[in-house]
Amino acid sequence: MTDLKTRFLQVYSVLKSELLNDPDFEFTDDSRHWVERMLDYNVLGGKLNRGLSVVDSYKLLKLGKELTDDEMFLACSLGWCIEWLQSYFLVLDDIMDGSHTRRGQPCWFRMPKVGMIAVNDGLILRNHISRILKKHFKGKPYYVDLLDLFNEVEFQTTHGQMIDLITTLVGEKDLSKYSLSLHRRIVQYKTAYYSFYLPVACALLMFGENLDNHVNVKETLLEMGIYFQVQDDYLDCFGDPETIGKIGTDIEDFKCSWLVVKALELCNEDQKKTLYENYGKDDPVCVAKVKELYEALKLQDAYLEYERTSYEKITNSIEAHPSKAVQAVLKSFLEKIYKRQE
Ligand code: DMA
Ligand code: MG
Ligand code: MG
Ligand code: MG
Repeated sequence: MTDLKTRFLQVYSVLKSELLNDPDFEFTDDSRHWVERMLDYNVLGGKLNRGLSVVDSYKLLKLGKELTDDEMFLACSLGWCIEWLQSYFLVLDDIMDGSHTRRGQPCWFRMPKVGMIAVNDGLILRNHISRILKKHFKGKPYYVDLLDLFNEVEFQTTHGQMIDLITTLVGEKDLSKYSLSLHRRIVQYKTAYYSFYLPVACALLMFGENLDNHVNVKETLLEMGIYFQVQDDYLDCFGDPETIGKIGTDIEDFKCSWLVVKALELCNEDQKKTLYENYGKDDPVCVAKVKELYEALKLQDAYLEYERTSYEKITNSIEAHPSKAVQAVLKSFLEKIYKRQE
């Protein structure tokens, strides 16, 4: 494990212990134990990319100058706020998507005795963010902007989730409305803001920047976020469940995935019929037929081509940024996700 990751995990223990001893709630042993288990189960176990990138970005903004202990703690705390936010979204996303596994273990709501208590656990995870920000950032000149940022990003994400979900409503299942532009709209909102813009925006605020002056940075990060979700869509079908830690459900769920949009673009009338008949059915035979069709259409090749052009576009957009420090932040992000398998 890298030093940074060790340090980052130490901050998790501090934050967790503060939350479990929050004087504004009279914890009993049972309730404290529930929250602790819920946190360890849901907040840990991911790649921590989003959280760690707050620290990375802040370091790059400081042009490699050593962080003070205080700065390190604060940057890690902001990173953890994003990890908490991600856990909150995932706990609820897995219920709504009817998923089975996450990060190599059963989804939280599938655990014995958890079930729909997971909904409230999700809300607790969200509330923890406000508690952490209040405890460590209240009084900072950028506190209000930080709260506003988390609220805005939550607004964007929940609305992205909403369109992701309502496009799959039973009774209205209609592949003809699935297009690249609808897909882009969904993934920009549900994934790109919180996964890519948020970590950098946190680092910028902590660095004393005004986010209104970084609209171009946001544009580039949103492009990366869209690329990242296309990868997620691809891995849902073609990834190794052992490596990605989850079993895909996009075909069963009638999701407006990049793969189905691409398939619709490439298929002939016969293949289109197969797709219409089998997409969105919770039946392994139908799922297998869809996957077979994806193979026949050589979607893997289409995906490699998408990766290549998308990488090129993002690289060009990064190089157009006037600040070398900002370029470094963006490049380090892109390198982390390019050609990812997990
Ligand atoms: C992810 O969408 C979006 C959020 C906000 C969790 P998804 O359902 O494709 O994610 P996953 O494949 O991880 O379930
Ligand atoms: Mg999901
Ligand atoms: Mg989902
Ligand atoms: Mg997915």
